[in-house]
Amino acid sequence: SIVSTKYRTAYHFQPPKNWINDPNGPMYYNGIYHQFYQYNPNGSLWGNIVWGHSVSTDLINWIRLEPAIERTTPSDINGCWTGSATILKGGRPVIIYTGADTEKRQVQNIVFPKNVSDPYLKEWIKPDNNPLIQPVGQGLNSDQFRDPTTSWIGPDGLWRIAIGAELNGYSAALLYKSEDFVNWTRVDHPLYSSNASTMWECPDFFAVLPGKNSGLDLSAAIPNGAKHVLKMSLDNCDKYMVGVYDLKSDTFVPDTVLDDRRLWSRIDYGNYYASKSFFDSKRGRRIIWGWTNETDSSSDDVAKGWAGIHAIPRTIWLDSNSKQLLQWPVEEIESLRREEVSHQGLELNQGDLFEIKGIDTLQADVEIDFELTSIDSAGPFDPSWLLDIEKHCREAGASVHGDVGPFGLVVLASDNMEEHTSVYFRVYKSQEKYMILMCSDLRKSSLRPELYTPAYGGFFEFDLEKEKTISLRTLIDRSAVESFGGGGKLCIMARVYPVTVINGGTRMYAFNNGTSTVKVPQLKAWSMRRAQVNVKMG
Ligand code: DQQ
Repeated sequence: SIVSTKYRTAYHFQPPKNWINDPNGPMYYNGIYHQFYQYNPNGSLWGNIVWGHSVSTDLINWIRLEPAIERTTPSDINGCWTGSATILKGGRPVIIYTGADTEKRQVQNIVFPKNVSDPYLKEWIKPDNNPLIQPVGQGLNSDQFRDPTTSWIGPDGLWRIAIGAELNGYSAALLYKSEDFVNWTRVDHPLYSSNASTMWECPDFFAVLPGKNSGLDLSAAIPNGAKHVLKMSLDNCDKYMVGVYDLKSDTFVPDTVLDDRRLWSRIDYGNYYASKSFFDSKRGRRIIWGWTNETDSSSDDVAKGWAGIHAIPRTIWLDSNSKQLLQWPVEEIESLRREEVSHQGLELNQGDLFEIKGIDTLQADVEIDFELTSIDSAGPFDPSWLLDIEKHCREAGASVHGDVGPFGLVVLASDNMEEHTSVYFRVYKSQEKYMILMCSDLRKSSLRPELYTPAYGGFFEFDLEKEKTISLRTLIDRSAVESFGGGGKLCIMARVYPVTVINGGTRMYAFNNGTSTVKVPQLKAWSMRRAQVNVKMG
């Protein structure tokens, strides 16, 4: 049907059809990037999960291969679930993943490439000694025990791996050790655990430094100034803690522990889950991939014949304050840019809508810098908003007047604005600093029924002395709107299904609805070419 073709993304990762979820085992090996993913070969709802497999030389154009791991043995017959790749010392890659066994217990299995000189590593072999790790031992629950991380070597030369689990009813990243990568024993304490939440899915553990090209291999010596990050997936979003990896106690020690998990930092404040990162040894950066689900109905997904995409791979690094992560689309994405429009020195007064013309508004990359003229009129920040930012977005969108913002972008808008998605900022004063609210408001995104259309939002700090402008970058891709605020301090991924996309002809605007004028020293926008994502050339 017409629906299925128009909402399909042109440069966000997805297979030709069927359901996908979590990114699995991303790695760079011998000149090739590998992306695996949770995949249902039989339909567009979750089930029958195997590992789909695609390869690329640029992270943008992908060649689709046959599934790499299928449900063939007693230890994965009910599902080949999430896992990670590790490059062993001799350079050989391996994958450890969760299998749902004959009893639907969650166990950890290993696979090896059949032929390391096959550039695509098409075939993966399951040794007879699977499962390697079983859900047995103190405090464990056999159906809450999954999603092993990439392995790393500790100071004693032994391999370590962390596994997401429920431990005595709470959440933990369990720690296992091995000398030979085959025999694993549970360490008597977890890498980290928390009684602020239940089971964490898809833990990710990695080291970071400030700077885009300062990615670290988790097994390498930890340089001065490095921090460790533990990412966990829960409450429909990916949260993280920055801290240190204490080698003596072999534990992760967060810099700050917040009892209320609503306050934990997020990788993305929108529709983004089960992310996994890897060290890209080609470019010396760390890259993170996340899954973005559909927000239409299951019957829509059945009608479309596909569901799920991956967000654009993002370079991820540590802010110079060592407190938060920054993310930016990998620069390879810029190779898809074609027509460019640019405007300098715009001024947006209250109520102004500046139409961005001359590009393909369905497939675009937009970068805008906003400069504030009178920050004094910024309203006071209320920390209680942090407990429910989406609620604050809904209220701030309509009823809070007389301050700085909202200003931002309106995308995928119909001629009469009946349908539109807005991505915007508002500025609040908080003692010595400013807090910026960033929202991606989907409430008017479509006239179609049965869609999930929240107003996503998050806050980030803004240092007026250091930063003159607040930047917004948004990647528009038919049913995907992926935004980066403050140079990558805050990301919001979203899915929208405007009727206007089917009919063609959507509009895009920069806008300001705040009372105080904002300047736009620079606005650039590009049409984006269609990438070759898992489809034949032509
Ligand atoms: N998806 C996988 C699990 C994981 C969950 C199953 C997270 O391994 O915990 O498809 O989305």
